Amino acid sequence: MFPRIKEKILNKERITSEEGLFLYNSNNLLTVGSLGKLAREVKSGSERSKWVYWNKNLHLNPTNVCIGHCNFCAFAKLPNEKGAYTYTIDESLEKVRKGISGGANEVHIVGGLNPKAALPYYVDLLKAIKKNYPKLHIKAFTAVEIEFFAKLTKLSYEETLKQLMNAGLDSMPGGGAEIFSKSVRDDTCPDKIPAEKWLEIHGTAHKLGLKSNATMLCGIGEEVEDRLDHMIQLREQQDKSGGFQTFIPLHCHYEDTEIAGTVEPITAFDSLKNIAISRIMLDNFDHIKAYWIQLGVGLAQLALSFGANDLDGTVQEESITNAAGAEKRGLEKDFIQGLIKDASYTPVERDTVYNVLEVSNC
Ligand code: V47
Repeated sequence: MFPRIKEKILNKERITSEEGLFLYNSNNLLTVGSLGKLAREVKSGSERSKWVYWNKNLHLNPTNVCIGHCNFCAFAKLPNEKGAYTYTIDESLEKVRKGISGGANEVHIVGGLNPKAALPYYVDLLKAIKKNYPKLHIKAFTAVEIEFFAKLTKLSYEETLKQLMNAGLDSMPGGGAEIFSKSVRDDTCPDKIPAEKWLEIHGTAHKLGLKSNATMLCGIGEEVEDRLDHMIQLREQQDKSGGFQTFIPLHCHYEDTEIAGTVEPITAFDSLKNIAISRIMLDNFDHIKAYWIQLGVGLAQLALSFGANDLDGTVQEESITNAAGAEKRGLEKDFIQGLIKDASYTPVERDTVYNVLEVSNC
């Protein structure tokens, strides 16, 4: 089936879920990877086929208090648990101030589902950030948080998003998607909104003119069929609403999580397949991100030859995967550009919505 899939990629024909399953079931990783790389070249066109995007960004997690129970999460705390925190607006502003001293132009804001941090808290936070840093792009809130804010304030998703946009929301990140399959959600994150709502909220955001991303969290007990179903649901949503920019296959970390020891841990082999197969399946997504925080810089660099064309950013400080044992540092511009160049690609600094800021000479 490899030649047939190659032919379809070259002819820009859509790959079926059966063909995707064949790729997942193959142990011929390098051939799967070469098809991912081919799909990336066909998608980006010759001039940009060597481009790898990165940006200068910082993360802000205003609260870790969360009433959801996800067994893969090491970040969340119950309201009165030791270590639970909710920043004041000033504390968040101080985090942003420190983060942008390295030149960041994007702040990625997500937090727990904290009944005491509802829509007015976030409206005030976004307004304060925009007032102090008008040029900073605010990429904030997963669809799960949007649903939570809407429910607490009894507003529609559209109205909730509009209030946040009026306060300064510029785009949405792709978190909270996990694995769309109901049985995996029931086992791992039973309180989280179902796939249909996650997709509906992104569709609403796209209608309002916001760009967003989409993730898939692997290594939580899902089957490869679940990953394909996840990608196909995203592909269908993208056909309808068109606002997704980037797909990010996430790689579960297990330290201090309830799920540790109950599932087969995700492997490097799996993660590289996720990159390649998502590039092949998601023909209507422009970008595939190798999130170095979770993959580690080595695997993220390798993923560039498997179909990924984005490394995320410098990420000054990250808490969600760090809590579960992932990379605990930010990257410097030179380091990130070096990773890309060593892999024979051209580093391209972008803003959040893929405007090109600088194409680095090799
Ligand atoms: O939604 C939670 C995941 C996500 C763990 O849009 C875990 O550009 C691994 O969505 N091990 C948040 N993953 C991160 C995220 C993201 C990251 C980078 C860029 C973008 C973007 C989005 O992290 C959560 C959840 O799926 N997660 N716990 C864990 N133990």
